[in-house]
Parts: sequence; C-alpha cells; structure tokens
Amino acid sequence: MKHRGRKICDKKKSFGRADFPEGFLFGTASSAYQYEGAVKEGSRGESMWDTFARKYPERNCLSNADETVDFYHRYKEDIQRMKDINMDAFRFSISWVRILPHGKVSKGVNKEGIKFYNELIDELLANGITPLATLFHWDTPQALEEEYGGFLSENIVVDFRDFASICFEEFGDRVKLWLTINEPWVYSVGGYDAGRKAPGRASKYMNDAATAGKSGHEAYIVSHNLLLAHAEAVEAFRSCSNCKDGNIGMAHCPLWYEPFDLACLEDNEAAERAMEFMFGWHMNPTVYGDYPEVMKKIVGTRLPSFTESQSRKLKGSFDFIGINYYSSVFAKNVIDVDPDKPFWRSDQHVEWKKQNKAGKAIGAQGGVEWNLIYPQGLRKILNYAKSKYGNPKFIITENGHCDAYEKKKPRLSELMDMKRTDYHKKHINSLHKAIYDDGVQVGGYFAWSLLDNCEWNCGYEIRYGLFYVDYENGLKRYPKMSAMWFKEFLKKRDEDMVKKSQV
Ligand code: PSG
Repeated sequence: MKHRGRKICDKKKSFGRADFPEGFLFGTASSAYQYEGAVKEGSRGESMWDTFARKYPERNCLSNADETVDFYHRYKEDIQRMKDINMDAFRFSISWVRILPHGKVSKGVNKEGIKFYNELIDELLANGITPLATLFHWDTPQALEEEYGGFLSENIVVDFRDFASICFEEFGDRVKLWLTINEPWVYSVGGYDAGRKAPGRASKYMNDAATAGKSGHEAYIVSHNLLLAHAEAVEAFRSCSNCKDGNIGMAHCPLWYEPFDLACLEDNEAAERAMEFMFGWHMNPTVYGDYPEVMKKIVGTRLPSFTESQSRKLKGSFDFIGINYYSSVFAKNVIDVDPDKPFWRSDQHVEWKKQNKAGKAIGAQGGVEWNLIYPQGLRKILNYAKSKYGNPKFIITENGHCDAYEKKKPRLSELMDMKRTDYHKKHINSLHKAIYDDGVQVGGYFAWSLLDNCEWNCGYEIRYGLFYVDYENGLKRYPKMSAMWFKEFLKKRDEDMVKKSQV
C-alpha cells in the first residue's frame, strides 16, 4: 500500500480522500436481511430472522424485514445514490436462503438467487463501485435451525462450506473482497447469551422472554462452530480458481475498553481481559490457532477446544481483518460473580461503566444505550491489534451513528444530521492518525449505512443511514446532510484540479 504521507495540519482548509493512501476504498455497508425485503420472491427460503420476527413480534419492536427498504427491487437506483455521493465501494451480504432455500446443497441450489446477486454485482461494477461481499450476516436458514439447531451444531460447518463454495465459484471472478462472518460476538452473545437477537435463546436469569437456552454455555459453542465454519470457508476460498487474486477476512466488532480507575492494577487487568473476551475470542484463533489463555482459564470446560487440525486450519485464515467500530466503555473489575448464573460478561469479571472513577464520561451518549462516542477508540483498537496480531491489514467494515429514537420526529430534523456528520468526520480523522502517525495498514472505510434500514430486533426505530427512508410514503429516499458531507469529502482531487484551472 502506497502512503502519500500527508499529515493534517490546522492551516489546511480541506481534508479529503486525497489525504488517504492510493487505492483506499470509501464505501457504505449493508446486509441482506436488513436491506433486501422481498422475502417471498425469487424462490428464497426462510431464515431464522424471518421466523423470529414473526414468532415474537413483541421481542422485535413489532416489526419484521418482509419489505424493509426493498433493496431487492430498488438496488439500481440505490447504486446511483452511492455513485452520486462519490463512494468507491459497497458492502452487502449474500442471503444464504436465496442461494440455498433449504440451507443445504442436497436440497437444491436456487438459480434465481444466483441471478439476483450476479445482476447486483454487475450493476455495481458497471458504475465503478467495488463490491465487498459478506457470506454470513446472521441470517441462518430456518431449515438448519430445525434440523440440527443451526450454529449450535458442528453439522453446520459442512453446509456453510458448501454455501461459501457456491458463492466463490459464482461470484469470485468479479468480487475480490470477501468477509466470511459478520460479528461472531453479536451473533453468539446477542442470540444465545442475552437472547435479545434471533434465535432469542438465553437462561431465564438473563432474559425472561426466552423460552429456551443456556447463558454462559451456548454462546461459546456457537462461536466455536462459527470459527470452524470460517476456517472451512477460507480453505474453500483459497482453493477456488476464480478467487486467486481476492482477499478474505472476518468482521469483528470490538469495543475499546479503558480502565475505570487508571491507577488501579485490577481495572487495568479488567480492561485487558475485556478486550480478550470481546475481540481475542474470535481473533486469537485465526492468528494463533487457539482461544486467549485468560478465556481458557476462566471459562474452563464450558469453552470448547480445537483439535490440532482445526487449529492448523484456523491459523492464518485471513488476508485482512474487518473492524466494525462504534463505541468504547470503561472496564471495572468485579470480584464476586454468581457461579450458578454464568453469562458472557460475568465470566470476565468486568462491569461496563460510562464514566470513570473521577466521573468523566468516555464520550457523548450516542443514539442507543451502548453507544458512547469515542473516536480515539478506533485508533486505539487498530494499534492494539497491530501489535498483538502481527501488523495485519485492516478494513473498517462498519462505523456509524444512529439517532436517538423519537416518535414522529419530523423528516427535516432527521435530514439535518449534524451529529452523524460529526461522528464520521471525527472517526475518519482518528483513522487517518492510525494510518499516518502509527503506521497501521488500513485499506478502506465503510460507513454503516447507505440507507436507514431494519435494525434487527429494534426494527425501524433506529436510523443509521446517510439517506433517510420515509417508511410511511413508499420508502422514498432523501439525502441527509451526512451524505452531502461525504460527497464533498470524496470529491476526486483531479476534478478539483480541473476546476481550479478553469477559474
Ligand atoms: C455492532 C457493534 C456493537 C453492537 C452491535 C453491533 N457493539 O460494539 O456493541 S451490530 C452491527 C451490525 C449491523 C447493525 C449495526 C448497527 O453488523 O448489522 O445494523 O452494527 O447496530
């Protein structure tokens, strides 16, 4: 990667894409379930999220993604929006049940699904937009949930590999950037420990609405199988003749942890432990072939172990690391936890604090409870991972801001999204420092998200888009101020030069 070595100085008037390395990709991110809609079209099968949203509306903000923002039918016009704001790239996910409606190859491959993604990819490329495809953004085939419990069973590894292989063979000639799994932490802790996300499993002491599950146990099993599935997919990728010049990775979503009391050894250790449980859990196996020592020690027999050949497959199973960054928090050491009621966070002996011991907030409150705005955290995570995992290449695969929910907030105030604009600006600044001051290798930055969309169990109450979607009036899209900011920021330097010479 060529660094042109520019630094931002106060006197400089405009900060823009030319301040980033040659070939650096700026894009927006999305996922199939959150964007596509058209769940009954194109011979698509049913995913676990469809089932969860229908079965438990009260656990899902009374909403579902049956239509959502209708990207399935409107992708062409949305690609024009990306182009209009000068984006280079687009991250989307491939719905497993559009390709394999019953989850497995033996039950049939769906040509219509392949056709849809072929057309999407071709349209992106025809408009000069680089595609980045995620294989798994949480939408497990419902048939596999029913057959063997989805990711609770190691059976899924073979079915996932088959699904991945089809995608590589069909799309690998044109898609050169791939993610296997999006945020294994959210999938397993959200779905199997807190039980707020599909399939909504947890112990009663964690979530009263959950009807089945075992917190402190199942999330470790699910993550184990996600890791095995990842390793198999990467092996398939590396043997796919279409994919030789492509790159693959997994997307992690670490929070950055600062010690609650900087002067106290226990809180420093708590912050380090929290990083291992949140990031190292899924990262360490892909670099060193095993879970972090501290997790093995604390979780003990509840943490599955890798065989030698699994460990060998996992080691080095990425070309780049995807980082989805949103938030940071203070970590406070917790001495006593209830051994009879284990869960992921109590295993760490860590409590999350918005303020440190001196009462200072880590950052401004974002639009949702867990989101505290701390742009420096992005730079710190990159430096942490650079030194801990051997200076790998990174792509920021998500970073974004949502507005606090207000019923019937007028559209105009949503469009004047100063906070979102400021959020992206500051995180891009922090990223710039990581690249140029600290020498971290980063190849791209993807804003979450192009459009407002279905925010999982929070439905449509939470908006992350650079474009506003009017859910009450035919899903019409409107650019927010943040979209306009990106448009200006991403203007090509050459065009600037041409303009200048015309003056
Ligand atoms: C990401 C990070 C955290 C929680 C949830 C997410 N965190 O740091 O505590 S979910 C992630 C996801 C995407 C969502 C988006 C916004 O990949 O599908 O819509 O972020 O929540």
